Amino acid sequence: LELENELRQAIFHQELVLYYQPIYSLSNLKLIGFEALVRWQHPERGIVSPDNFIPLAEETGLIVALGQWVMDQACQQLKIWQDKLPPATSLTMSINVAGEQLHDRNFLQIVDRIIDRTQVDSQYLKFEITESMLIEDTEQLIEVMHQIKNRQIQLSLDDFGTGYSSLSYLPQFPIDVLKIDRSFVNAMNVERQNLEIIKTIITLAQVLNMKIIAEGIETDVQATTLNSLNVEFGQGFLFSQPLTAEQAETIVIELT
Ligand code: G
Ligand code: G
Ligand code: MN
Ligand code: NA
Repeated sequence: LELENELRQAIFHQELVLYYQPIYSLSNLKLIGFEALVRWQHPERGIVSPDNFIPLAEETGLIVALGQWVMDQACQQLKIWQDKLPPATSLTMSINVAGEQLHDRNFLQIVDRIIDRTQVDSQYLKFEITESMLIEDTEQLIEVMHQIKNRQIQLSLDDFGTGYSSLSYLPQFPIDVLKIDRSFVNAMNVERQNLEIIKTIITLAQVLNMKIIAEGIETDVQATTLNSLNVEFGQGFLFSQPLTAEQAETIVIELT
């Protein structure tokens, strides 16, 4: 309960901060965008990882306010960067959206207000939802997803391969990008079978007309192998850790 109260305070007292992990095109190593990742700068505990407070935020419903703050902050930041870049340069911002947010009946109104207020170009936004969210309230979810798509925002399926969704259900969701979970990328070089699993995911994405981002790329061999398998995009410690806004801006400027 104490942590819950602290987190509630944190949202309103500017203790949350976004880091940005770069995402690259694997074929030419060009920066294509960032994933926004929240951290909590706790006055005594220091930087707290989202793994240690997102689950609590989800349980207590605080995730709705937290998610709204994240979206607002990420859109403000993208707008700042877009304004520094030549008009034709596309730079995307991926934002993790929790199930409780999508099920909140004010969600679309909140999204519209943020886009309106920040004046961000919404076609460069990507909302990341997790595979486990596809199991509940499917019809309502599909409707919200279409409403998101109506706003030109892209949808990514995060942590793919870990969420036990039924593959036969996948085609009904308007998903643009499939993110291969880092556990598969990590296991890739260990056993032949793991490579076959990745290949199967890639084929699935191609059949469904989805682009692919591989997460958790840590070695050259992984990057090269994924590129040779036609995986378009990648992120991971090989390229970069999540960066502060200031650090991220230095690589944004290199695009100009
Ligand atoms: O940033 P890090 O890799 O430590 O993230 C750990 C987990 O927290 C990941 O599963 C990531 O998706 C999740 N996460 C990070 N930022 C956000 C956020 O803004 N909203 C939600 N819902 N999850 C986030
Ligand atoms: O679930 P989601 O994809 O949103 O999680 C992103 C998380 O993955 C963040 O906590 C980020 O710090 C972490 N991450 C990013 N790149 C790597 C990597 O190359 N290796 C590992 N182990 N974690 C990574
Ligand atoms: Mn993610
Ligand atoms: Na993930």
